[in-house]
Formats: sequence, C-alpha cells, structure tokens
Amino acid sequence: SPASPAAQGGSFPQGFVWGTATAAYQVEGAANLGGRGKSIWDTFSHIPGKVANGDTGDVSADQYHRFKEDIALMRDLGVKGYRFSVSWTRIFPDGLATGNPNAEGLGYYQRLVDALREASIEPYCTLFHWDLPQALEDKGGWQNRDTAQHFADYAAVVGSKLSDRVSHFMTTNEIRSFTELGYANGVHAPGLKLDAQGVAQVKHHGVLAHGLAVQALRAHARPGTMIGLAENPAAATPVIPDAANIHAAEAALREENAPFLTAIFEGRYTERYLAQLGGSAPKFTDAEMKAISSPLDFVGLNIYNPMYIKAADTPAGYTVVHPSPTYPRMASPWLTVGPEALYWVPLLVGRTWQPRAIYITENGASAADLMTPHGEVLDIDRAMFLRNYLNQLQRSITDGAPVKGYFVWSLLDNFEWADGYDKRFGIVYVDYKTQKRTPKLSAHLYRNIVMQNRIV
Ligand code: PNW
Repeated sequence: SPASPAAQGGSFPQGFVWGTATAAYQVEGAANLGGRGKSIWDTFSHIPGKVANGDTGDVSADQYHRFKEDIALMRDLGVKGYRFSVSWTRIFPDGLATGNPNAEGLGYYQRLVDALREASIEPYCTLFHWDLPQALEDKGGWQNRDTAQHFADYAAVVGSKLSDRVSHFMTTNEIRSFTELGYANGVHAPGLKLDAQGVAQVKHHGVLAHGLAVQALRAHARPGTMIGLAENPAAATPVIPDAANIHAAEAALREENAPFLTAIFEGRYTERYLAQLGGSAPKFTDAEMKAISSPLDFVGLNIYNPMYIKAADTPAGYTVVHPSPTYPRMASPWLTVGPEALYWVPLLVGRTWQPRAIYITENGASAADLMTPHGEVLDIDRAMFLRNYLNQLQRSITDGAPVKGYFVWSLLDNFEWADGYDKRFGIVYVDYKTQKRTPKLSAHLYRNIVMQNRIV
C-alpha cells in the first residue's frame, strides 16, 4: 500500500495517540479497601511459592491512593492516553452483576477518569486484566461457560456507568496469556494444568466472554463508544524478510493465533486447529462463533517478543525458529528482543484481517534498574529497546499499517505477576518502601518522542 504522507520523514501521523499502560491488580494496591472482593490473584499470590519472594498485590504501587500524582507524571510526559483496567471485584465483589454495583468501587474509577480528562489524557479502559473474581473461580472459573455471560453482564454495567466519560473500551487483555499461563502451565492464577480439551474449552470461553461483552457494550454503552480488545498475538515475524518467509509468517499469524484473533476476526476455528486437537477440540455452537466475531472498532496488540517464522516444506508451510540461549533478551527470560516484530505484526494483522484501527496497547521491557547515588535511574537498555521498537513501528505505519496509537508498558514499575516486584517494566521507578516515583532515563526519551511526534 502507498506510504502515508503523514508518517514520512521519521514522523508519526498527526494525532497519533501516545500513551502509557497499567492494569488494576498490578498497580492499585488497596486490595481490601472500598468493598473490593477477592480475585484469583489475591488467592494465588498468598499461596507460598507461587510468586517470587512471596510478593502480593496488596499494596503494590498504591495507585488507588496516588492516582493524582501518577496523572501529574503523565502530564509531564506529555502523553495523551492512559490505558488502565477496572478491577471486576471492586464493582461486583462476588462477580455477579445481579444487585447494584458497589458505589465505592465505581466511584474510584469515575474519579480516576475525571482526573484524567481534566489533564487532557484520554482514558482507555480494559474490563478484564486477569483478576477473575474468586467467587466465580469457585464455580469453575473459565472452565464454566457461565463465566463468559457473567463477564458480559459486568461489562454492560461498567459500560453504562463510565461511557459518558470513557470513549474506548477493551473487553479482555491477552486471552492467549491468561488461558495458557493460568490453565495449561499453571504458573499464573488459578494455577491449573488442565488437559488439552480443558485448555481448548477455557480458550473458547475466553473468546466467547470477549464477544458477549462486545454485544453488551454495544447495547449499554453510549452510542459511538469505540470497542475492541487487547490481545498478544503470537508475533509472527519472518526470519529474514524475503517473499517466501513473509508468506510463511502470514500463514503462521493465522494458525498460531487460531483460538484467539483468528477466531475473533474470522468467526471460525481453522481446520488445522480443530484437526490437531482431534477429540480434544472445544465444544462450540454457530451462535457462539457469531458472537465471538462481533465487529470491532479497533484491535489492540500487545507486542513484546517476536516469533520467528521460516518457510518450510511442512503441511502448514512454515516452522517456528526458536531463539538460542545466546539470543539477546531483556530481564525477563521470555522477552527476546526483536524490534521488527513491531514492523511486521501490525502490517500482517492489517493485511490479513483489515481491522478498522490498530493500537499498540502494550510494548516495553523489563530491565535490572538500579538507582545511582544521585538518585537517577539510567536505564540505557530500556531506552535502546524503545528506540529500536518505535523505529520499526514508524516504518510499519509508513508502509501502510493502520496504527493509531502506542501505549508503553508500563508507566510505573509494578507487580509483574509470578515475578512479583523482581522484574521492573516501568519508565518511572517506584521505591516500594516509600512509594516515591522517579522517572527513568527512558521516561525522558519517551517524553522527547511524544513531544516531537518522531524518534529523536
Ligand atoms: C503482558 N510471556 O503479560 C501483560 O498484559 C502485562 O500485564 C504484563 O505485565 C506485561 O505483558 C509484561 O509481562 C505477559 O510469558 C506475560 O510470554 C508473560 C508473557 C507475555 C506477556
């Protein structure tokens, strides 16, 4: 496709949304305040041995009490968007949207979004970032189809209460991650290792929850509300960019994401996915597949590590090339560095499924940040990572990818799930003893990029 003139000369398009991202359980703290009910992450993080150093999200970065200070930080960065998530159990402590929503919980998010708007920062709201109500897990959680309907009912209420001041909603965050890490590998909450059929069914209920929530939001949110999701597709990237490998990466994008983005955009599971599962295939109906593929206003892509794809003489036409032990990584072992993922994935997603708009809803890096005696955090590794990835995103847009915004993960150091506070992803350092925030070198770099709308 033709180069967009708006993105030429190293610049990003006019009106490009620069933002930062967080999630409720990772930054809020105040786990037992405001009438909040228990989520599976409260349970899981309190089981000895599940999270590094026995860390929990009980206090975390305490954004619940410090959101005004965090908004001031964002103002200094010049960002125009903040992606946050709503804690389901602050709104409905036992997950069921039957009675009235908890006014204190709802009030917190209303104050948060009002303060964002006052600072001219657009709120981008995720409805589910992994903190499933424990009361629903007790009834089978994502193994139980009813959870998908309960999620849609909750989404309807939040949509009706917040859409007067929030114009962008994402249903779920990373169905691929929470189903695989939580229900197949058992390293995330709720810590299960189901068999193949169980995992396939959980994934099906995850995409169904998304689809039913899209329908609920269309019915209950203000007309014109923009509705999407944030998914981390297997980031198919050609091993080297020649025609055969690009073609292979296109095929891999669909197959490797068959139970997730492919189902959501195409309304069916690929034949290869169903054939591979055989007797372990998920049970589903046509009506469910229709709900799952409800039209979206945008798709959010969380992109970190590439999945390198090589053309091969196999039935699927490709193989996955796994990084060797010496391949460059950030502080998290899974975070192999491949800036060109941010070139290829938006382009291939755009070509394959023609979404109306793409946002990069997460991208960022963990690093072993240390504070100097002068109180500075000079994270040159994270700065290099962001510069390299953003250069590739700029090229991607120039070559036609319909990307409207970018949200760096994360504004703040926070509770990195099973890694606890051991892995830091923030562009702002958090001293967890004092809750003092210190913008890192990468925050200064990001500010320059945001201010000039180009990589400097
Ligand atoms: C995403 N992996 O999680 C989440 O959306 C964030 O909540 C999280 O903090 C961030 O990325 C950084 O990890 C992932 O193992 C967790 O491949 C693990 C993986 C990928 C994404």
